[in-house]
Amino acid sequence: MKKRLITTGLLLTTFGVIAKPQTITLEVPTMNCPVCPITVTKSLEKVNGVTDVEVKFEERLAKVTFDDEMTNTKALIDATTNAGYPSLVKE
Ligand SMILES: [Cu+2]
Repeated sequence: MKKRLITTGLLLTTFGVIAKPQTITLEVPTMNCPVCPITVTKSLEKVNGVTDVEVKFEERLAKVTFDDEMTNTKALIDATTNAGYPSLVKE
């Protein structure tokens, strides 16, 4: 996780900028039909600080980009869980 943070920082070369965009991938194993990704995407987009959501239905994955000053992994997991789709961070 720390390694990924450093890589992101280097790519953006945004030293001194407060916002630190982070990307995580969540596993959402209970997505079982083509409508599920829509619900999951909406639940994540509603979280303050989320800037991008990319759900892959076939792989049951949700890639989320967010500002880690505004939200965190737990809030993202809570968002999908509250929408009916428990998720966990993909290692
Ligand atoms: Cu469905």
